[in-house]
Amino acid sequence: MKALLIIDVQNDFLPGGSLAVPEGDAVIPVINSLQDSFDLVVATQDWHPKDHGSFASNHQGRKVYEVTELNGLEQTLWPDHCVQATSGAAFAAALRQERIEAIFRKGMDSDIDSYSGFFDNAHRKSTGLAEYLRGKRVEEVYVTGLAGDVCVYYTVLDALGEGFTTYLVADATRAVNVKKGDFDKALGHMEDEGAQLRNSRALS
Ligand code: VGL
Ligand code: ZN
Repeated sequence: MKALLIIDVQNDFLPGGSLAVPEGDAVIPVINSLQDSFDLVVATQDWHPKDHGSFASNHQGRKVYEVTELNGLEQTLWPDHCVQATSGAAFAAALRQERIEAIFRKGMDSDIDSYSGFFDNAHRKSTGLAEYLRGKRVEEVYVTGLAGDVCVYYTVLDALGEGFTTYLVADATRAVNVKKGDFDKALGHMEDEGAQLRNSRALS
């Protein structure tokens, strides 16, 4: 079984959103047209409480995009984003949602961030995604969505770690590149770890 994973295609990550990914909206038509080529479509949603420790606004004297420590882990401080039940946290209106069979939410614990769709950043708690996919007899996952150098990147690494044959759909992601070159570095690392790059044209 092949699953399409749609990572965090939410309003706050689109142009005009609070943590906008450049050209983030360009992934939507690509992901929409891919969905019918898959046995299973699953989505993740970044879903933070207002007091989340990844928000610069919750750290006195700290600025957005600074790196600090959060409970012993390195933490980039982000603008407030994807606050639970706000419009910024909603899926992009243009994203086809009728084929999404399950939604895995992450980042609900204020004390730890959760980039990957599979685990929190300390790898302490599973979201249940790996178990769900195995229960559906999925062996191959195709990862799409936002952001290519943050949540997509960590999802790809964890998918490999969980033993899935893992593809990154290159034209179905865009990166934030807080630092210039972040996505190129992430790409190199994903490939080194065994991820395979595919273009959507080769898939549908
Ligand atoms: C993400 C930064 C903070 C993402 C989520 O979905 O890539 N990036 N939270
Ligand atoms: Zn987040």
